[in-house]
Order: sequence, then C-alpha cells, then structure tokens
Amino acid sequence: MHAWPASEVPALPGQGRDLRIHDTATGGLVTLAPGPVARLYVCGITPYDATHIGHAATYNAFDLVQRVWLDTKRQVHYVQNVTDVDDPLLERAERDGVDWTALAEQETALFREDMTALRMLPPQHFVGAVEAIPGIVPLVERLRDLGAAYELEGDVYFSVGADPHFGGVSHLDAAAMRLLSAERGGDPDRPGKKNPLDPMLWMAARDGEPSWDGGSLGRGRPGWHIECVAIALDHLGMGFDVQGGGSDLAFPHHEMGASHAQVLTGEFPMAKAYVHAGMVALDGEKMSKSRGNLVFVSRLRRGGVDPAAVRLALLAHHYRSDWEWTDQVLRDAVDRLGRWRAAVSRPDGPGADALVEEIRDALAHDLDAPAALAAVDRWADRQDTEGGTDTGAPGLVTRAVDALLGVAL
Ligand code: 5CA
Ligand code: ZN
Repeated sequence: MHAWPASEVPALPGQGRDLRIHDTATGGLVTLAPGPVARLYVCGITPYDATHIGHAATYNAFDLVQRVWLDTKRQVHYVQNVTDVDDPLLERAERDGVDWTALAEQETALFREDMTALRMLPPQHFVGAVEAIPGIVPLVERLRDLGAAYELEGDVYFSVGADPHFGGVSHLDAAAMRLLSAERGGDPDRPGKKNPLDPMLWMAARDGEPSWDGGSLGRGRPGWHIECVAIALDHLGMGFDVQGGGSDLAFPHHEMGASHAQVLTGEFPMAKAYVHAGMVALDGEKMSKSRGNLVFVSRLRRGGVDPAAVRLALLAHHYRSDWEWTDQVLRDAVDRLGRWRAAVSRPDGPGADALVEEIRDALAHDLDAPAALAAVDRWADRQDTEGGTDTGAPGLVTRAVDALLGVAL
C-alpha cells in the first residue's frame, strides 16, 4: 500500500553522530554501525481505531532513529507493516457492524494523515498483512518442512523448541512468557500444543471470517509474528539494523519473530538491535485500544492543536520511559513551541553552532530528546536575555530543530 508524503529534511553543517541505542536483547547500549544504507523495521498499527498518543510516541522514537542516521549522510531503508487482518480488527468490525476491510482502510488513511501532520518520515515500504500473504505461505511451508512447525486441527503452529536462541530477545522466564502470551494474542491454554508458548503461523479458515488460499496449508489467514518476519525478510533481509516497537512487543511478538527468522535462515540475530519504546498512559493506565482510554492525534488536530506542539509533547519524554499524558504536558509543549518560534523569528541571535552539536550528542546517546529540548531551551533563553549578532543563527536553529527533531518552527 502507499505510505504518506515525506517532509524535507534540511542538511546541517558539520558531522552527524553514530547512534548508541538500548538493545533489549543484550540489555545494554549498542553502537550501531550501519552501512551506507541503514535498515529499519518498525511494527505498524492494527488499524481498528485511530492513532493515539501512545502510537505516536512510539513512531516518534523511530523517526528520531531515522533522523540521526540521515544526519550521518546515510540513506535509510525503512519498512513498516499494517496488520490489516487480525482478531482485534475482525472483532471490532463485527461489534460495530462494519465491513472489516472498510474499517482497516479508513483507520489506515487516518494514520497516514496523522503521521504526515506530525512530520514522521514515511517508510519506503508500507506493507499490509493481506498483501503479504503470498510471501507468508511459503515461509510457513518451509518451517513445516524443517520440522519447526506442526498442525493442530488444521491450524499450523511454530515450535519454539526449534530455535536454540529462543528467549534471546526478552530473556523472560517461562512463567512470565506464559502470562504475556495469554495477554497478547497467544493461546497457551489450548490443548494439544507441544509447548504452551508455541504461536500460530497459519490459522485454518473459520466460518464467517475472511480466508485466503494457503497452498498446501489450506485456506486460512496468517499468524501475527510471521507477518512481520515475511515483510522484513522480503524487504530488508536478515541482520538488519533495528527492529522497533513499543515495549509490549518485546514478548511475544519480537521474540517469536526472531525465532521464526532464525530457524528459517539459520542466521542469528534477525535484527542487530531490538529497540522498545515505553508505554504512554492516561489516567494511570496504559493507553490502549482495548481499554478505550485514548487521546487521539486526529482529535487534537481537529481541536486546533498545532501538530508541532504534539510532537514537542512527545519529545519531552525519553522514549524508553513510561509516562502519562495530561493536559499539562500539552500546555507545556504549546508554551515551548511559542518560545522557540519567537526566538527564531528575530533577524539575529546567539551563535548556534554549539547547539547543533548538543542536539546531535543528545540524540546519539540513546535518543535523549529531553536533553535536546533543554539545549534548545537554553539557546532560546539566551536569545531572550542577551540576544546576539549572529544573523545565521535563527535559520540554523530552525533547520536543526526540523532536521533532527522533526519540529517545524
Ligand atoms: N500491528 C501490531 C504490530 S505488528 C501492533 O502492535 N499494532 S498496535 O496498533 O497495537 O500498536 C502499534 C504500535 O504502537 C506498537 O509498536 C505498540 O507497541 C505501540 N503502542 C501501543 N500502545 C502504546 C502505548 N500506550 N504507548 C506507547 N506505544 C504504544
Ligand atoms: Zn510487528
């Protein structure tokens, strides 16, 4: 499917920095050294409701990853999926009495608008699960031929026991895995499975549900984890630089995906770093479509909130922390945007070369956006209190904030 339009990324003087980022699999910071083309896979939405602030915060983190790489003059090959067929989507369509394809299309269109408004750089490949089915089926068949998949009443399961590295992304113990598997789309209590954690690769057609030709697998639809593996391997290949998503994807989604890919290719690991963003809460609970405690990006926009302020509100929190959305968070961001705009609207100001380096240093160190904002705040304060004579400074600050933080002043 098509993605959304890219906003231009201004080139900055000087040298970008290599990104050090927290990798869930190794539990520490890793310095990534991508080739001339950095490869990024970010798990996309399940389009049964509108983009909320939690989604936007996660996509903001990976937009920063792209911007750091682009600043090093690398190209970025960015792939994102859309889980446009899955249980929650079908259940919501059924509940609301709407066609599931229409629901997915409508919410995906709104997501594109939100991403464009927030100046998130688009993926080169934005791929729906449905359009990926012809690539998924042969992978499931191969896993079965390798002895890593088995059939249960027509459904096909992956055997986690087939991957010697299983557990290497999340490092959770079996009890924690079982709990999270039940919470996050798995079926650990289904009788007949070899291991309760084994995830479904292919679900045999159910009455009243959509299904596709699965070749030797029979009619059905794909499991969730194999969807992202098929799309990532097709467009990026093994050993890509970053797989990203919110922290709720570390297990089971990224763990299982890594296992599928490792068994399929005999290579390890699928991604050089597994990067996870913290969860955004509202009223003390994780914002989630299933709970319904949501602040929608589109609703804020319709209410007249400048998307640049929404972006600044996201950037004010470190991507790895869990945080709470409040009206005050938004008010602070609106104030900051006003201060910054006033500061760059003058014909001159304090020199900003050092500021550009501070922003670069902050982002290169595990995407420390709050430190980057604090550096810009200090420049704006100096503009207020002392002013300056550098006529190039306001333009340089505008370009740096745009290029590195995705905020249009
Ligand atoms: N389609 C799958 C990924 S393949 C999926 O998880 N879709 S989603 O719509 O549920 O979530 C999209 C992204 O937003 C995921 O990376 C998820 O981890 C992230 N996300 C969901 N809720 C929150 C939240 N409250 N805070 C931060 N990120 C969130
Ligand atoms: Zn995914």
